[in-house]
Amino acid sequence: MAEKPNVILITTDQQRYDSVGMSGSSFVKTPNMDRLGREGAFFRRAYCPNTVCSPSRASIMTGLHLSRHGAYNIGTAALDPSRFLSHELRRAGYRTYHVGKAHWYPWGTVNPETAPIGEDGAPLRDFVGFDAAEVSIGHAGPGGITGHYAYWMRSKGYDPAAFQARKRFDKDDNGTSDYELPVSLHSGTWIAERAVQYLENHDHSEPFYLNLGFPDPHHPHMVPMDFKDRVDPEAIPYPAIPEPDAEEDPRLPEHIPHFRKGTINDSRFRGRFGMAGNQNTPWADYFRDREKGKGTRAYYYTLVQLIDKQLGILLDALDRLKLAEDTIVIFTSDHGEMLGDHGIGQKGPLVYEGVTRVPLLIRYPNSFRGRTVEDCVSLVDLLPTVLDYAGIPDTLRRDGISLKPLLEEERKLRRPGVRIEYKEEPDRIRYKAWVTPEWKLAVYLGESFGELYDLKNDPEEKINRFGDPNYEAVHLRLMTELLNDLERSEPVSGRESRV
Ligand SMILES: [Ca+2]
Repeated sequence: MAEKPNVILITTDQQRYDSVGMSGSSFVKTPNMDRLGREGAFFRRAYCPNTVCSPSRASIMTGLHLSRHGAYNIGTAALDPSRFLSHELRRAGYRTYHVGKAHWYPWGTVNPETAPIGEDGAPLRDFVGFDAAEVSIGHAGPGGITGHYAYWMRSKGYDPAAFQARKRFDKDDNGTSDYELPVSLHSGTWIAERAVQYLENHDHSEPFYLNLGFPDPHHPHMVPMDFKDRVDPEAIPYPAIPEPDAEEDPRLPEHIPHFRKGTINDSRFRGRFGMAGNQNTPWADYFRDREKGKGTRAYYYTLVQLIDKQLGILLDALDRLKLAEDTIVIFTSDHGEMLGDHGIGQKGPLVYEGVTRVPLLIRYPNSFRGRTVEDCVSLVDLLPTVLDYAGIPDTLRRDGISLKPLLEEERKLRRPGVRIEYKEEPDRIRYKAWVTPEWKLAVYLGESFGELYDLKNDPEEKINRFGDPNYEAVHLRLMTELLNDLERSEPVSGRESRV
């Protein structure tokens, strides 16, 4: 047994909390995700630190919120990648390897992630704290098969451009399609296969950290035609979509109707760039078309069932190689997906449960078994948890806290909630949100509107209590807790004062 646990951190892209069967969703079958939760810990209330890719992914890797790591939106990078989990573990003697999507850097620029792949398809060396990395950029479709994924496909004798999408619907910004690509050549199959090969070839005299980035179930919702294990569209509960002629609720934040109508980029919130995940799509119209809405939702959840099978390949290999006991396996996603909730699709500067609440499963048989965690936790907690289990002292004050005392001894967390931050552009829409088991508060900086939801009595977040005089006391308490959380991890000088 290695002195330090091995670590496998799996991040999917845009996967909602309710896409895991264990969450209570009977319409989706995820036996392998459920198995991780059953044999380890299943977190009912895990939240992403940000609702788009790069900021959340930088938070996972640094244990810091965007206000400290600096990668505030897609197209930006963390100010100091040397404090990534990969660097910390490698400095402590781990062998480190990455396969799949990373998105810690802007895709359109020269950086470690966009480095050209050699003709021999060799992994990138010394990649952001990883000894080696096999990287892909993009999502499903011929344009999304890039980097080492494209090399792998060619090495099997197939041309990545040969597989087309057959669209199910016209004018579909979710790209709901039947995909000619077979499961055997799917991005997740590549990741699972390369991960297993890494485990088989690893010299186990040193612990390893294997980081896996599945690009699905992010849109386009393209399901391989030979994948038969489909989710029944009729079995999925359908969200209430606001009627087109309904009077607008004056309590709604100003940007929400724009997301429903697809007018956000014509509004005062538009900055230099189009807003992530919203290409002027009138999402409420989209999801009022129930055939299309049901179809795209079923394809989305079907992609999760496909990921589950690929996860099963990895879990079986851990058993076969007798690595399961000594390996911490973490399964999560960078953020969720609205998928029609509140008449909105995809993601953006939103705080609703659909986009902020994510699956989180942690298994480490040497430490704990069969936990269901009700406390609110954040993905910034992953790095401190891993460093704690590995016995690595951390010299940086992270925003996250170790979950080890909670997992091992069921001790309550010394933090009453979790923070979520959003910054579209430095001078455009941005918020700081605070979520507790009972409440969710979102403060939009520089704006008069905000959001306050009573999650216990209004779990669907239908009534915004922000500005309601009856909720002033709870507003003040939540605001104070948020300030406490902001202060707790402020960097301080190593010197004692006035000595
Ligand atoms: Ca993402």
